[in-house]
Amino acid sequence: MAEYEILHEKSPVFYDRYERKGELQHQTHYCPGCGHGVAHKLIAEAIEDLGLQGKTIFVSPVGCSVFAYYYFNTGNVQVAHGRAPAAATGIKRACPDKIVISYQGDGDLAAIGTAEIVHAANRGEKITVFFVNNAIYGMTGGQMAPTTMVGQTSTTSPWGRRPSNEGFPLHVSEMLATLEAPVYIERVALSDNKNIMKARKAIRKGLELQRDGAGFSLVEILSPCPTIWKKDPVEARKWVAEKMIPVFPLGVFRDRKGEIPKIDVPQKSVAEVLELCEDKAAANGKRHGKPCSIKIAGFGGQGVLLLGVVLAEMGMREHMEVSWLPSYGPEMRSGSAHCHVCLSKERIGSPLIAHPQVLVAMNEQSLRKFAPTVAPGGLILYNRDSLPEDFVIAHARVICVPASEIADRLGSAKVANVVMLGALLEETECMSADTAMAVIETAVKKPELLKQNDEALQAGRMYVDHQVRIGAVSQPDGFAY
Ligand SMILES: Cc1ncc(C[n+]2csc(CCOP(=O)(O)OP(=O)(O)O)c2C)c(N)n1
Ligand code: SF4
Repeated sequence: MAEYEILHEKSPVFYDRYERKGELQHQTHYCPGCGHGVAHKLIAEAIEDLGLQGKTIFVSPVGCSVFAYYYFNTGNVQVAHGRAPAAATGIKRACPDKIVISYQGDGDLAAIGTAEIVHAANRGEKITVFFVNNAIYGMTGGQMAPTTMVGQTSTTSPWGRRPSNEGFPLHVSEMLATLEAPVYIERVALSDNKNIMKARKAIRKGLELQRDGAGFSLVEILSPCPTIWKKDPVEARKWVAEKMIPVFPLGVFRDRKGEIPKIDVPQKSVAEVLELCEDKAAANGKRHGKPCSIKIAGFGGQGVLLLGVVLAEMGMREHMEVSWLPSYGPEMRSGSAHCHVCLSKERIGSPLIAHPQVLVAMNEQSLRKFAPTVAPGGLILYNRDSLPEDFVIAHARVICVPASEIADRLGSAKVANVVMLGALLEETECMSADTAMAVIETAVKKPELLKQNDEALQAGRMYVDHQVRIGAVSQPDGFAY
C-alpha cells in the first residue's frame, strides 16, 4: 500500500468513533455536502485552537444536528425543539466559567424557538449561538422555514413561497441587531473557500468573546442542504452564493468590541426585602423550622396555591431553604390545582415532590388522587369532618379538619386555607404561628380581614389541639388520631 503523509487530521474535539449504529461509527449521519458537517469542523477546530475543549458545553436542540453529541467530545446537552437558548442560559448562569454554545437550525431558532432567541439576545446572555440557516426544514423532509425565500419551493409551499400568503423570510441577524444587548452578530456563508475562511474567523470570534466574558454573540451561517434542495454538493454551494447571499447579505451587524452598555439599577437582596438576617452563620442559629415536604391540593379558588406561597415565605422568614411549585389547569375557578412546598435545611435539588410528608387535601378528588403518594408514616389533612366511607388508607395518618365549615362560621369561605394552615402548624410544629401571621399581615391590609385570618389560623390550631388530640374525631378505620 502506498505510503502517504497525513497533513491534516480530524480535530481531537471530535470523538474518534461515533457511538452510532455499529457499521457507521467512522462517519457522520449528515448527507454529503451538508453545511452542518463543515460548520461542525470549523467549530471543533476553533474549540481546539482556543484550548476550550475541557470547558465547552454544546447545547443542541431538534433538527438535522440533533445528534451533535455523537461527534463533539465536549459537554453535551440535547434539548427540546427551539429551547437551546433557554437551556444555554441556565447552564451559563449556573456555570459562568464554561463556554456554552447554542447550535440551532433555522426551523428551530426562527420558528418554534423565535421567542427564546429574542429574549436570550435581549438579556445579553453570555452565550455563543451558531445559527445554521439552510432556508428549509431539513430533518423533517423539506417544509417551509421562516427563512425560506420568496419563490423558493418546499413541501408546504410547492408553488414557491408567496409573501401574500406566507409572509417574507425572516432576517434574524438584522432583527437581533436592533436590540441593545448583543455584542456580536455576523452573517457568513459556506458557499466557497473564501467565505468558509470568513466563517471560520467569525466562529472563532464568537467563542473568543465568550471566553473573554463579553455578552451575547450570534453567527448566522448560510449553509447548503443538497438533499432537500435536490442538488449535488457543488450545485448546492453555488446556490448559497447565487440565491441565498443576495437575500441574506453577509456582514457584521453588531460588533461592540466588548463595550457593553452597563446600566445598573440598585437591587435589594431577598434577605433585605424580607427583612431577614444576611449573615449566614447568624441565620443558621435562628433556623428553627422543621424540614417538611408538603403537597396542597384542591379546586382553583380554594386558596391552594396561596397557601403554598404563604408556607414558602414563612420558611424563608424562618431561615430555611424553600421551594414552591404550582400546577394548575387553564380554569381560574373550579379546575383542579395543587402545589408542592419544600422546607429544608439543605439546598433543595428539585422542587417536585413525589412522596410528600404532608398532604393537605382540600377536596375529595384530591384526597383520592394524592393520598396514595404520601410518604409512609406521613400525614393527611382532609377538609371534611370525616373520610368518605369507602376510603381506607393504612400507610399514613389522617386528620379530618372541616376547614370550609369552620371558615363559613367565621364569615368567609375564603379563609378555609388559613384554617388548614393552623391545623398543619399545630400538628407538625414545622414553623411558628407568629411567622404565619407576619406573612399574612404583608398581604392582608384591611383590619377586619386580618382579624378574620387570625381567627381562622387559631381555629385550625384549636381544632387539632382540642378535638383531635383527645380523640374526638374518629376515622372510618375505627381509630381516632
Ligand atoms: C415540538 C416539535 N415540533 C415539531 C417537531 C418536528 N421537527 C423536527 S426537526 C424540525 C425542523 C428542523 O429544521 P431546522 O431547525 O431548520 O434544522 P435542519 O434539519 O434544517 O438542520 C421540525 C419542525 C419536533 N421534533 N418537535
Ligand atoms: S437533510 Fe439537509 S440539513 Fe439535513 S443532513 Fe441532509 S443536507 Fe444536511
